[in-house]
Amino acid sequence: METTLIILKPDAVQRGLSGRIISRFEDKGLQVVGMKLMQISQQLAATHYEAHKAKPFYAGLVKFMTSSPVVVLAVRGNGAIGIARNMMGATFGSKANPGTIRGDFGVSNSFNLIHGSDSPEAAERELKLFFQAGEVLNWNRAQEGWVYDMSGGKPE
Ligand code: IDP
Ligand code: MG
Repeated sequence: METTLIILKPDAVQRGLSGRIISRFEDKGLQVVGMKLMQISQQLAATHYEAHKAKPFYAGLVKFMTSSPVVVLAVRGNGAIGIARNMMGATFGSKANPGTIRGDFGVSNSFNLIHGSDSPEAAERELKLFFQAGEVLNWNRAQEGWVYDMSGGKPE
């Protein structure tokens, strides 16, 4: 099972889309194992986006991400990192396909609603940045046996 970091960005929270976006992950069968509303500090934004420091959009990105509360989620499932990235759609709202979160809910190329870790390494690093020990819960879903075929002893 993989766990990925999802951030519902300030535009998603301000536009009242948090519930609908979280529902998409639940509807898919992914499990929410961590969730909180928080305001991202300058330092946390800088650490999270350090790979983009030299990019022309970096200053605007940090300003945006720290401007208003976000919802951070730890989302778990088989292949959860790739599944979540596909559900998010392309980076720019103007280019993202219909059916994806960015494609269905936005048109902007910088206010693009959602962040998702892009690799297992990124997920591990980012989950540690946003969740303290004990904030990601290993809980048993009652419906687990209907989300995955467990007849072979592992989730299929
Ligand atoms: P991703 O979020 O789809 O992985 P990245 O290329 O990693 O996209 O960029 C990180 C974030 O930086 C994007 O989600 C978006 O908010 C912002 N960003 C990326 N490219 C641009 C741009 O050209 N203009 C404005 N913001 C951008
Ligand atoms: Mg990225």
